[in-house]
Amino acid sequence: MPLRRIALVVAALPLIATASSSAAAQAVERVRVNDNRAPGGVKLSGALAIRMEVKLAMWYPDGESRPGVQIPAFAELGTAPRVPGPLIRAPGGTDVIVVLRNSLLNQTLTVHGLHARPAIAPAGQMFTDSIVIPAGTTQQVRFRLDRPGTYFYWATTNGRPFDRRGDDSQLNGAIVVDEPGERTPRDRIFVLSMWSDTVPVSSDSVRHRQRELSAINGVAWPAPERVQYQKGDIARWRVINASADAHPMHLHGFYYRVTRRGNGMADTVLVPTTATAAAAAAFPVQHTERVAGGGTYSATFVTDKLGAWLFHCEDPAHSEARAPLGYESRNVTRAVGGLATIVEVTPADDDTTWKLPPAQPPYPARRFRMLLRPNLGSTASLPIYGIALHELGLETPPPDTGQRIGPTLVLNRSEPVSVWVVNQLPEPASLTWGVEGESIFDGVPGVSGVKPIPLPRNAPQPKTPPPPPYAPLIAPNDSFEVRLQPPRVGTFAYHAVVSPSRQISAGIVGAVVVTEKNRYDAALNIPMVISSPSDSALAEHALLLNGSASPAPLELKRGGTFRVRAMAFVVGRPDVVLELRQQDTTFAAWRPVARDGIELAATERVSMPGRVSLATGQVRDFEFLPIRVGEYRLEARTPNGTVLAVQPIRVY
Ligand SMILES: [Cu+2]
Repeated sequence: MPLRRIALVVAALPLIATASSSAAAQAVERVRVNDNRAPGGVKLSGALAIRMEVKLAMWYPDGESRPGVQIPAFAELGTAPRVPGPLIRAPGGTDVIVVLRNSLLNQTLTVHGLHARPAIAPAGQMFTDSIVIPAGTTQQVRFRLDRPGTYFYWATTNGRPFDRRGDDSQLNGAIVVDEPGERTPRDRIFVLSMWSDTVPVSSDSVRHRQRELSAINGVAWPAPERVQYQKGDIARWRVINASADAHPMHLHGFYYRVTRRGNGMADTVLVPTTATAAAAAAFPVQHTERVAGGGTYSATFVTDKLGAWLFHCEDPAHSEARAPLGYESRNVTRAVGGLATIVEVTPADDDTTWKLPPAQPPYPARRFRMLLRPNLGSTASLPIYGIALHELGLETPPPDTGQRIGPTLVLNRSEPVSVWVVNQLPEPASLTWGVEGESIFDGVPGVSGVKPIPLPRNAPQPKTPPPPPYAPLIAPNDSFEVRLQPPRVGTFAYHAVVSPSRQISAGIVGAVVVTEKNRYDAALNIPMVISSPSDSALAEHALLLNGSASPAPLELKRGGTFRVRAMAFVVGRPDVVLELRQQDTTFAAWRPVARDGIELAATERVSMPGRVSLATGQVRDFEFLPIRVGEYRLEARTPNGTVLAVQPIRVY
């Protein structure tokens, strides 16, 4: 164990106790996880009254039997402390009375967000969003909730602005204002939070944290809850990022429509709640929403596919399996952890068709083999992995490229393919594909797949046991056959699901391009996969473009229309800016054409300076028509402008 890690564990020890070993732990109450389904408070002559306190409690974010930590938490008076805090929910036009007691010893509480919506100061007064409550005292606030939307309140014991990492980082609660007169809709509210080392992180630095716990509604995956739907249900979600870090939230299996975006103070309607389904369909859909620290969004989608689907932060720094309480561990082989949950879609009650045996699709005519293997120079501490893609019957496997990237997988729309994933890595692996398909091929080991129905006891039992219904963790030297039949053209990505920060950085990532039959022209397409180097010292000031820190120049023939298919799979950087510049360093123009694999509407395809901000998991397509011969550059930069990688382009 390195020295600095020992120091950190020792420093953290007074805070940590297992469920049974500490007398102090038994002296304080246990936190109850709040799934935000039951609002707090009572109706009192037209107003919503809620009596709360903040007190120390033991929080078990990884599950009741794992280690816990003592933190201050909100509680509704007379009930267990909760993470997140009690849900304040009322229809527009409701007065809310909050009585809040600070039961902490010697710690002053500064509480934000318990104020009117819209947040407008009374005439002649300054707007204040915070109240200060000294230890041992109680305050009462009264405010009016008028504007429907998703908001939140939060409190701090250090008086600092929105810096949600320390022990007070779970002092968060949702505020939801429904449409006046509306019955409480069947929606789900997800509060994202973090608890981590207090390391200052600027947008230009990627400081690695030793302890980083990320949670949804107070639990880190795989502590249970699954979000349950029946096939065909309409999911309505409200996501509140009560942490200070940005999170690119990726939903597997479905495209969703973002209907509102907000910041805790205001919530902007993007798709009117009164819009008919046909009118709403005109608004764009996506699979990844980057939600800023303190940001909120609402989303809706139809749960039209059976199975278990991951909803998670795509940044591996926040959604990779870790030891309990977010401690770093090299021995955890679970694929996913932290800021993740599972959406489980089961057959509708009135659906009888699903009990029929599934039609056995014919073996696809087009078959690939993907060989995951260590590349030359790979070591245990600095792995370099590659992928040999081999179309059976057509090619022999290409040689080791030495780059940390897999080849672009080009598929035809609607054409079924078989991909044998052969794992020759020294560690278990699994891939996810980005294209819509069956749950089991989504690749989250032990999770992705449709739960089988048990055969009746008196039914004839099969002679050979059926294959396991869930995606496997592919052991070294084992393999797994994936079947894909992409329903739409577009740009997608395949990447490692297991230990993603190590495996993606090592090279288990690549583009998937789906076109109409055999319409892909490699000379006119520029897949651009942005990833992080494995070497953490290098990762502080460099990125990889298509697996290389210094890619060879691209040669483009003038007169063509080139399609840049850009995607980011970086670790610990909330945003990467991709820029297309000319020789004189001014921006070259490009035209956005697709987002997350969905073609844009004509109104969005407007020529603009070549610059886009990408969060991990986001995919953006642009068309570039170079009108003059010369040098161009695709540059990956930090939001502050520091260049991290350059792809030279020569137009001849
Ligand atoms: Cu995140």
